[in-house]
Amino acid sequence: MSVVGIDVGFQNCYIAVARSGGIETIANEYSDRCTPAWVSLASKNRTIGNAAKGQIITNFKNTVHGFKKFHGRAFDDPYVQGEKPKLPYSLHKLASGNTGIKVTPLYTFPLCSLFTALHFYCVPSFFTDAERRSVMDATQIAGLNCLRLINDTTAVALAYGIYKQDLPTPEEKPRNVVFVDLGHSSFQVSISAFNKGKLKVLATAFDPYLGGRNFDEALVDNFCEEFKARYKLNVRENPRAILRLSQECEKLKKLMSANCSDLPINIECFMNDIDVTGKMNRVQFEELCAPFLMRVEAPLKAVMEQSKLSRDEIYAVEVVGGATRIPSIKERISKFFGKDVSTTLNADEAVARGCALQCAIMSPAFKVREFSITDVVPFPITLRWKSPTEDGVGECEVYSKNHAAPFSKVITFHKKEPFDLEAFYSLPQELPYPDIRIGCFSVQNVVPQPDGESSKVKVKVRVNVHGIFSVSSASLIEKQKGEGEDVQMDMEPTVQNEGRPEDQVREIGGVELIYLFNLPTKERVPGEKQDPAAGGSKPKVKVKSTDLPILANIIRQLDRGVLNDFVEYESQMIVQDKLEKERNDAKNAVEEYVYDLRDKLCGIYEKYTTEEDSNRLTMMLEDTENWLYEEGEDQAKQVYVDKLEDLKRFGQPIQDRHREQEDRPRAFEEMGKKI
Ligand code: ATP
Ligand code: K
Ligand code: MG
Repeated sequence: MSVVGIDVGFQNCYIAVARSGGIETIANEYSDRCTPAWVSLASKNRTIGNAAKGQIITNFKNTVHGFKKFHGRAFDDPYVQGEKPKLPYSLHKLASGNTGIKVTPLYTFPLCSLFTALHFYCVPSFFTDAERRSVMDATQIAGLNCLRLINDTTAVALAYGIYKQDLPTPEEKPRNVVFVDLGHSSFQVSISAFNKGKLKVLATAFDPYLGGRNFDEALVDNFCEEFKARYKLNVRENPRAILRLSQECEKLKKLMSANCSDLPINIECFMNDIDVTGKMNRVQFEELCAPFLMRVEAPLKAVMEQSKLSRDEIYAVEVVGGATRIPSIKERISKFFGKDVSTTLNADEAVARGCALQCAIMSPAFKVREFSITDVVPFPITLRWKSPTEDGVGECEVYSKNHAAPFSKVITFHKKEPFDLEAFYSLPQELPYPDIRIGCFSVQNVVPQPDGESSKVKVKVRVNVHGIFSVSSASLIEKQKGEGEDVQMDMEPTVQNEGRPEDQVREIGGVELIYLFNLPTKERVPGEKQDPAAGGSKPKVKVKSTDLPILANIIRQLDRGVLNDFVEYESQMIVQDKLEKERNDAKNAVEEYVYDLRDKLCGIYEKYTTEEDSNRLTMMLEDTENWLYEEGEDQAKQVYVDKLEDLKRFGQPIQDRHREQEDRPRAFEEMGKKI
């Protein structure tokens, strides 16, 4: 079994593997550690990364990129609608209301193609439930066992902390480090507090729509206008020209990070056979991008305010993500914190490496230093309850902003009938999209006590390791006859010392209250769990607890039947990709044989064949070459295998004669030495 960390970026994917020697970022078939987040679907197979990027011209509509933020998003979402006109491929509304990508012949999740082709996964810290669930679905479709969906900046924090030998002891004041990740599509900032063996995320902030692509787009806009004025070209009307211009502008942007002087942009045969040129320098670039540069400060401010730390309590500011290489971005960050930014982490690979580390820690197959991570809930979550006839509609914020996660809580209700719990995000203005709903959870089979009184219903809610909220279980508590009055039932025996004061019991609007325990299950000492009725000074009360079914209706979740269809479809695609590869290999083998033998017939094989045989074979080779371009272009694998056999029947004897001659003197030489 191998454990792998995957960073699927908006633009670039990195994969890191845990090996006994440590974490290693792995290279793809082009010996490149970075794989572009592109997938191209053809009638028989699909390609990913650079190979897919290469298909953009020939297979325009089925070549997909920039799809990361469509996961779990409603089709009607303003972001999706805003992106739509910029894309060469088309988007569709799925039955769930989510965004699907239309490729022939099927709607698919391109992300899973990437998962399969490559193999812990990370997501932006601002991803909501629907987005996280969608990514989990994609890992499942790809047949991967996702151990933990980790936030990008948390993965980076782990990659930073685990190798540090000089972290403060648990009793000492923690070391606070800011992590900044500016990628292609988004800007994330977090602050983590480190002590030996652990990190606690204190706060996160983001601008989900600020990234390197904004800078590219500003350049594209600039040159579109310039080319219109100078060459009378309407570039906006030609999607391919826009794609080429974007690529050139990105290159120019990167060059400007290293140079202040005027730099050229030249594109030959850009449109209507016209060559275009332009230039720009860093000062002009910064002016052009001023509106984006101004947005860098807000998340930095927000994260500091939430953490309640002062600037001199910040030990270091670590930056990662490709777009932090823009000098004025670094300057702004450094000016804000009043210290130089550190670039000690690998800007491109830190996220993937952090994921792989987390994975290795969780996997029994690896011996890695224990390092515990407490992350945060990025958006506060509220639960609203109502039942058909009973009063007592109410609501309560179950997870406040930056609440520790993973974390479970138990809520006790007094109910005589089934009831619904609606979960939603409390602060719409903080979400990256307008829909605040998470899901509705119906607690079923609730009945009154035999004496007609309300029953106690304990509901457990949870934000799990993936950062996903759910109402995970519910149980009806019955007092057994003849037992003592009340009841310490609300007090769970497993209350963890971890629980902070605000997690202690609280009374909300008639419903009794919440509590419980922090999850890091590892910290629970085995055997500590006690029977509630046993020990302590609590009165001995016998209770009977019956599990209640919960019917969950998760917003925009892919129907489970449809999910299974995707799983099936994906496994067919994998087989198909494999067959297609074998078929292509067989075809290439024929082609190579043709070229190789033809060369040798007029070279080293010349004296091992008659002129007549040689001419006949050369004719055969030429026929085969023509065939490969015509009806032999697209044949089943076996056809190529047979073809190769045919050729070898004639070619092999010549090759054998040649080898025999070559080997003979050599054999003699060797014998000579022995004698
Ligand atoms: P996201 O994290 O938003 O999903 P990502 O992880 O794919 O995206 P990264 O790989 O971190 O993004 O960064 C890619 C961005 O960094 C691109 O916009 C790229 O142009 C930009 N970039 C890379 N190198 C430089 C450079 N030297 N100067 C300026 N920008 C750069
Ligand atoms: K990346
Ligand atoms: Mg990234």
